[in-house]
Amino acid sequence: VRPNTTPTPGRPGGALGPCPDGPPNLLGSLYVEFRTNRTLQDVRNLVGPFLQQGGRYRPSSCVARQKVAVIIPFRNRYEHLTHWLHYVHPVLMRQQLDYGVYVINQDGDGAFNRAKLMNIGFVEALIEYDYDCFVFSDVDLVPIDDRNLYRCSDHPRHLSVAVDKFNFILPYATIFGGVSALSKQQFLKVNGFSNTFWGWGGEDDDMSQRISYRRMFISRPDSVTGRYKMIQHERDSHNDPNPRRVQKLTETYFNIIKDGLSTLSYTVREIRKDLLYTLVTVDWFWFS
Ligand code: UDH
Repeated sequence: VRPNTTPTPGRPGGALGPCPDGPPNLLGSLYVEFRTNRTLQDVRNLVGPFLQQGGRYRPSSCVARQKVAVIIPFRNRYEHLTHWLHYVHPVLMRQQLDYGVYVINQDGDGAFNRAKLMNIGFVEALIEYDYDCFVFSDVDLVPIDDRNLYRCSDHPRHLSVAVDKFNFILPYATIFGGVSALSKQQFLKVNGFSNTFWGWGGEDDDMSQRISYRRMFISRPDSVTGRYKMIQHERDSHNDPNPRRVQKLTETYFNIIKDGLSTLSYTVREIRKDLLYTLVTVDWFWFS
C-alpha cells in the first residue's frame, strides 16, 4: 500500500514547498460578461467543489505566499455579488492564494458607509484567521486579466487602474477607489479607513492621503494587467453623494489617529457561512 502523501524529495515528511512567485496556470486576458442570468446555486455548482465553507480556499500542491482576506462592502447587491463570485473565485484559485471572501453587509437603510464596512471586514476576518493581506473590492468590479495578482506588496496597491466605465484610463493620479490591497502592517499604520464618510464619495481619497501622510506610495499594475469591467447600475438609495466629502479631505491629516480602526464601533447581527462567502451583517448607532 502506497502512503497517501508521497514525500517530496528533500522535504522530510513530504511537507509542501512554497508556491512559485509567478502562478503557473494564469490565462492572461479574460472574457467577462454580465448578460447571463446566474444564480448563486449555479456558482456553487461551478466553484463550490474547490472551496471550503465561507468562501475559503488554499492551494493543495504548495503553500501560498500570502493569506488574503477579500473584503466586499455590501448592501442589497446580490445580482452583482453572483457575477463577482462566478468570475473572481477562479481567478483567485489560479493565483494560488490562501484566501477567504468576506461580504460585509450593512443592515437597515441608514446612510451607506463603505469605509466603515471595510474596517469591520479587516477586524472580523482577523478574528477568524491569521490573514496578512487585505484586498478591499467593490462588488461591481471584475478583473479581466488574471495576471493582476490579488496580493499585497511593499506599498499599498491600487488594483483597479483601468476600468471600462472610465475608458480604461486612470481618472486621476491619486485615485485609490474600487479595488485596493494593503498588508496588515500597512493598514494598521494608517489606522484603517475613516469611519466618518457617510454616503457616496471621499473615503477612498481620504485613504490615499493617509497613505501619503504615512510616507507610503501607491503601487499599481500596468494599464493592461489592471483592466476591469464594472457592472452597470443606478445610484443606490441611501447612498447620495456626501456634500462634505471635499471639505473632509482637508481634515485627513489631523484625523488619522482619531478616526479609524482605533475608534471603530459596531454590532455584529449575524455571521452566515455560505459555501462561496462569509456574510457578516452589521449595524451601529447613528452617531458612531
Ligand atoms: N455598495 C453596496 N450597496 C449600496 C451602495 C454601495 O453594496 O447600496 C457597495 C458595493 O460594493 C459598491 C460599492 O459599495 O460596488 C461602491 O458603491 P458604488 O458602486 O455606488 O460606487 P460607484 O460605482 O463608484 O459610483 C465608481 C468609482 C468611483 C471612483 C471614485 C473616485 N474617488
